[in-house]
Amino acid sequence: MSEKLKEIIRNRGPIKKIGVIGMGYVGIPAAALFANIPHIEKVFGFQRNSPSSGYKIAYLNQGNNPLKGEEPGLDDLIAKMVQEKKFECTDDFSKIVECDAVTIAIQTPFKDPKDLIPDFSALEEGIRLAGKYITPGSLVVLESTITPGTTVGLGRNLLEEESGLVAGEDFALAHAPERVMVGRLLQNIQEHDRIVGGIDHMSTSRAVELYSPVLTKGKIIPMTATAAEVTKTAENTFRDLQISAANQLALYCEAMGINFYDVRAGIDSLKGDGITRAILWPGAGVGGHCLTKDTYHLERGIKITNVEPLDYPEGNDSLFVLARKINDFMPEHMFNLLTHGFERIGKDVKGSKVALLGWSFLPNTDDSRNTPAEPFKDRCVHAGVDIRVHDPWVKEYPGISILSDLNEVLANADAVVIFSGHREYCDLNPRFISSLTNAVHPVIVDGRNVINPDLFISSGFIYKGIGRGDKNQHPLHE
Ligand code: SAJ
Repeated sequence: MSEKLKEIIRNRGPIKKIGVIGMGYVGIPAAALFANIPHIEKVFGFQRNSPSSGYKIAYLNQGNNPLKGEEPGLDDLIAKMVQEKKFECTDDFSKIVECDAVTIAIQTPFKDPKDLIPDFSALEEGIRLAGKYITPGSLVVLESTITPGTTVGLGRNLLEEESGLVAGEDFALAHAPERVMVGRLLQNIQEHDRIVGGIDHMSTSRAVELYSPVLTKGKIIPMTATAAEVTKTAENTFRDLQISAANQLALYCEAMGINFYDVRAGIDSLKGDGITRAILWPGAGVGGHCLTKDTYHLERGIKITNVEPLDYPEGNDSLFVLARKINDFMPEHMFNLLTHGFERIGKDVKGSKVALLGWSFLPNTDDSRNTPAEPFKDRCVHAGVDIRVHDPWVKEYPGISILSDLNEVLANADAVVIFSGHREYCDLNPRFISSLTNAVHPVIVDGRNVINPDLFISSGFIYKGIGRGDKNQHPLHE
């Protein structure tokens, strides 16, 4: 532990003023909760006065919450913290000079989903701005999801370059990844365990001092900064892996003519004394901005952070990358199920009319980031399909019109393909759909296990469902 840093921090005293850089869905609730800590005197929310987000500065300072969607408790907390003058939003980054601790919560999107290279430019700018104004004894914490090795590498280098100070000697540096989900931001920050990883023990303990007062049910889990970066990226990588295992088993069950859901129930029944089988659910694909990206952060991390050569079976994809490929194959599999459905009646997919139900990547939400419906739509267009998209939650999406009128989307369709498990699709009426499609044997492909196969098969539909090997070769009903 650096005695110098320990002495500087001891002389500086407890954390009283905090800066949060990045007024987004991670920074805003974090700033409000920091401000609500009794012994914290002031929290500054730092926001660039950019054309797209500059409006948040005045909006927040009027006590308003710029985040869309329901966030229980957040509106009142922001209003209260502004009213009590404990929180202030500003684009004047020089106020960081007053702060004992600065957290940076700036997103790291991918420039182009195809190239899987994260865009760190906004984060780098935020780190440089922090570096410009930190003082001896400051604590800097990176909260963004970052490639393992970034805190001790890029983060440390930029902060030292801008401040002229030395990390671990003059200021403390840590990574404390966010684990929030929209709709439960405050609850997640207070109740999830908080991973806190410093570049050294002093940095870790200063970061523990920062986050402990915010936690209600959650506990602090201290570790090194790089371990914290791997924890965050790996926890999503593992979820993606679990989903891919369910998807691969579903593909096996289809090929073997059995019902995946019977097998799943059987596997899941094995419980008790230390036995675990976290079998998840197969589906039309994996979307969102977490699981589709974090594996590649982890994979990049092993390339920039390894302290010795990785020992791994030669010539094989990493299990995690293979999991990504299986999950990204599912929209293609949905297209294959559609094509096989048409083959049952000797119909060519080219020139067919397809109703795609569900554009968002999760049920009953309008969130369509990296939706698996998009590669399916692209595959259909490439094959000459006339595709129309319905989603009762998603209003718009670049480059495609999304209709809210189900009848219009179903009219004269040769096939119906379900991509989101919206509640609106859980009680679709076969006869009603049949009357709209005007097809003798419409095809229906269920990507989220939301319809009853027998209901549709007995109404003359050609049914195809993910994991439903027991139904996918059913006899045709006139
Ligand atoms: N999916 C499946 N099968 C499953 C579960 C999900 O195909 O069994 C698909 C969903 O349809 C969706 C995608 O995977 O397209 C992602 O679903 P998700 O439930 O993982 O939702 P995300 O992407 O919002 O993940 C977030 C993550 N939270 C954070 O990063 C803070 C993740 O760590 C959480 O586990 C997840 O929420 C959650 O459990 O809600």
